[in-house]
Amino acid sequence: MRFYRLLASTVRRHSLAGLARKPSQRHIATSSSNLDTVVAQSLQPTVESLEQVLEEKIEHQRQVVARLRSQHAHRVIGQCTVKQAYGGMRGIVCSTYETSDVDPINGVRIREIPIVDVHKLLPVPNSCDHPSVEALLWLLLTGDVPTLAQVDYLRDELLNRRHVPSAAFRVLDAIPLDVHPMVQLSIGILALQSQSTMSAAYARGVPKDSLWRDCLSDVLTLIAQQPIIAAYIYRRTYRNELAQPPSVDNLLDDYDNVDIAARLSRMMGYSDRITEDLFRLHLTTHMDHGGGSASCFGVRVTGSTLADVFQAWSSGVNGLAGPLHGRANEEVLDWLDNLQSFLHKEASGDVLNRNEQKAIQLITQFCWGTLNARRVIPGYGHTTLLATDPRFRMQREFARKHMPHDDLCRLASAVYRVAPDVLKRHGKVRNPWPNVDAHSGVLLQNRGLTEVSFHAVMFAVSRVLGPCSNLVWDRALNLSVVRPMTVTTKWIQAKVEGNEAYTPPDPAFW
Ligand code: CMX
Repeated sequence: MRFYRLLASTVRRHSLAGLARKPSQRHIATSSSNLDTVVAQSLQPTVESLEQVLEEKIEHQRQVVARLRSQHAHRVIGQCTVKQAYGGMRGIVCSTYETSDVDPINGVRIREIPIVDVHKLLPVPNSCDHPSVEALLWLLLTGDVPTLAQVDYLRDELLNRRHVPSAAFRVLDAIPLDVHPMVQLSIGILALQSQSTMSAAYARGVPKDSLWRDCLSDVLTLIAQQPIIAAYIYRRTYRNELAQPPSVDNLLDDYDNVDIAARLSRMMGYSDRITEDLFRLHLTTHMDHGGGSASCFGVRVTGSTLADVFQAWSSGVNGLAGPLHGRANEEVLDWLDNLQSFLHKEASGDVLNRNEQKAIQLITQFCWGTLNARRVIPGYGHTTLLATDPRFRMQREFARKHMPHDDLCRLASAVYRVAPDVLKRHGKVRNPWPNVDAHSGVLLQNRGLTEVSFHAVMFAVSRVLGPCSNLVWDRALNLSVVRPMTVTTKWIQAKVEGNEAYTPPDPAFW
């Protein structure tokens, strides 16, 4: 069943350079010649498989990388200061990552297309405002905006892989319900590992540079099954529905004719269009953020040892689970909750509505209270961004359209007016602006998803897409085991303060 509608004349196979330059073409989509092109394409009887498409691209990219490695092996592309060595290696150019990078002002760029434009260029399901996960996944893997036929192809491919081994449900059932959902997810992902074709291929002796096909297969299986694991965790943890049929059957067999976002939403028990579109927005904005973020880097490092995709992604999930990363959305809601109680205590009733000036003054006071207690204001600041995260803006637009009177959305907006200024005056923070986590939980909560400890799982269902797509390319380009050199503080002292005992390492060795 074909259920995508055309939003843009650019929903064709384009070169990325052309796409990045002409995002506004979306708005001239209705000319009949463009429509004819797409209709003709969507009627194509067969689509080249994802593996075939990738094969061609990988061959080309291998030649590019081989040339760079042989002709420019010793060209310096980055360096490291003492500040960076102690400061989370921020800003050091030391590795590659194919699927995305981050512009400090315009935010994440998927295959060099800013996230805002990605949402304008990709095909969207009928009657929706946001693209499907399937379309985004095609872009991440291949670098091309997919045709409608390619999106349908990928949707079918994922549907065919959705049968979760029953042992995985048994593993989940053994976990106590008070274990954090992110830990449950990490365990659930590992419980899928028995299906890994990459591990089997390695055991058969498939050479390292040919493992990308099996890696791709594992990635597709993981992406097909993770939403089912996530929905299952949600239902057993918060809805008291245990593993016994019929709930498992429902999770597995319903909703074949919709995209991943709608399926996840319905499996979790939310079947209205706004929630489905919110899930679409959520899943297509949290999916990647350059290779250095903890969730992406974790996947890359673990995967570089030729651990399979399930093991690599479990590492990513554990990195994402930290309160300074993906779990910040949970922290934001707790913080807003405390702020709401504070406002009620200090000025009863809806002070934000009644006396805005007083509300702003109290929010300012609350922000300072947080900082003076040496806590962070969650949802604000970023390791790489220097402006308001465009994903935060996209979420605000969604809120304005679908939930203009929501109290928490209004409170989040009021905080946006106050917190950057307070953080600037505090003087420590490099970037005082909100990141994606400042708003995501507020939207989910409005749709009834009030179980805040689950929100990071929603992040994970999205974040799997980028780093695992990149992992296919790591294998295709036959990248080495990740092993940056580390040094001791004594070593740094010797290097920068001068010391006879210092022996510089010989770069030629590497
Ligand atoms: N509130 C208070 N202090 C903050 C702050 C915030 N929102 N953001 C940064 N700071 C502090 C840092 O803790 C650091 O203090 P120390 O020197 O005492 O360690 C100082 O300001 C400088 O930090 P920075 O260079 O501006 O930021 P970092 O790159 O070190 O950290 C981040 C980035 C995201 C961890 C930090 O901004 C933060 O903790 N924000 C709140 C948590 C959050 O929203 N995380 C989600 C990020 C997005 C994601 O990954 O999902």
